[in-house]
Amino acid sequence: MKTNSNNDQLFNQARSIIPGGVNSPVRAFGGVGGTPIFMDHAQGARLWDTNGREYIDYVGSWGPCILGHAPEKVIAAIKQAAQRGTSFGTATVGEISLAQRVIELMPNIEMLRLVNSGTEATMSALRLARAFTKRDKIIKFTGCYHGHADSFLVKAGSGATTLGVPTSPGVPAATVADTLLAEFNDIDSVATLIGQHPNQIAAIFIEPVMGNAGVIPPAKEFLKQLREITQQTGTLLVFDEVMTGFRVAPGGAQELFDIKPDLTTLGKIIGGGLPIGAFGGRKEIMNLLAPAGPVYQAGTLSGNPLAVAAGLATLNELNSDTYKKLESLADLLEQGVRDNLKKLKLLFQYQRIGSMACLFFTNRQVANYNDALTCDTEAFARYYHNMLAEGIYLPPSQFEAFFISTAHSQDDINHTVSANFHALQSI
Ligand code: KE4
Repeated sequence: MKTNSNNDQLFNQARSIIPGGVNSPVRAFGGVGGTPIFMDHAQGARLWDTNGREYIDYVGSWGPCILGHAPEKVIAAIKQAAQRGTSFGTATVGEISLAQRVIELMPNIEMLRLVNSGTEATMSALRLARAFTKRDKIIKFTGCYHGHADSFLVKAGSGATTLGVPTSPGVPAATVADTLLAEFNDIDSVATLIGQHPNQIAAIFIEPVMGNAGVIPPAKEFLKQLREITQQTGTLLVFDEVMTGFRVAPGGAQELFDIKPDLTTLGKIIGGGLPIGAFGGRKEIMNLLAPAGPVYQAGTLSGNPLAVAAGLATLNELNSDTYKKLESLADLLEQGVRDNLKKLKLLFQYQRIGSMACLFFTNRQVANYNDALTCDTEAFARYYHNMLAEGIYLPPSQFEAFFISTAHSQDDINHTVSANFHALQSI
């Protein structure tokens, strides 16, 4: 495997003072081997590493960069905001504007609270759901990832699965006891848990499209059945749309699948690449939050003017043409990869919703976490490095989604399809 001396030196330096050399585990190439690449700058659909090597980027900062890197209007908005101060710790007009824009795009959200990450959003939504229902237990789905708050680090996807630790040490047994596990696309597994714990389940958390075990779409009736069973049992339905929000449709998965969750958590795109998260939903639930109500939740940098400016500039660029362009690019890539698989007589599974997709190295259709775990991660790792050698930067894990942005061109896609053929040929 070709190593890059500059990278190796940087990684050794980083590892001596940063655990694992990274500030988020999935970046460390644990799932694919080799040395993580230190990137220096980005523009549009491109990344450049510290040696000046150029890549077509399909990570997009793990989802936020739906307009590509450093889009002109977003950078201008950040610059303008920065000149007026970076953080006041006060109420600001921008926070109203961002909340209004989110509610415009996701009318099922009546009120919104801004936080600083997806993890903070889901952690806070959990506390709120428990307070509103006066119940303690939650249901999550194996392989779903809702950030790293204790209650969710049970059979979690994303980096937790990549590194083989889906249930993290350090999470108290009592916490784990309150987190019940169901199987994605299996409504009976949900009904069984609800039957075993009548009137004890505060909320069901779900990624409406799984994006942290690769991309796993919901089966046709699944989300509707989930809405029905939660309504019947006074359990809140929480859509974790940190990844799907504004990604799979302007109004996220709740628009795409026409389901009204009680609470929604957001992140990534809503900050246009700056640190942000949000959660929102029905007024009667959200008004329990301090200072309107007794449920405490706070944050020094919540509603930060720069993150708000970047988020607003990003959301203001999202219109029907955006999604038409994303769909046509994503479809072009899908058709190209499917043609390659056919030519090479490979039965791998390509799964996609909108501009988030995944190539699973398994012959089995992937409808849940266990299906995803049948993937040949060694073959994926070889493929990954072959694609890297062709100048294509993918998420360094089989258990992640990759993303297309409006900055990708047809030429980029055609180059990626040809790289995909060569990379698959020699795994
Ligand atoms: P953050 O705390 O990383 O902002 O958001 C956590 C989160 C919550 N919910 C969903 C559905 C998510 O996908 C995420 C974060 N996604 C991962 C990528 N699979 C972030 C990348 C990383 O951990 O470095």
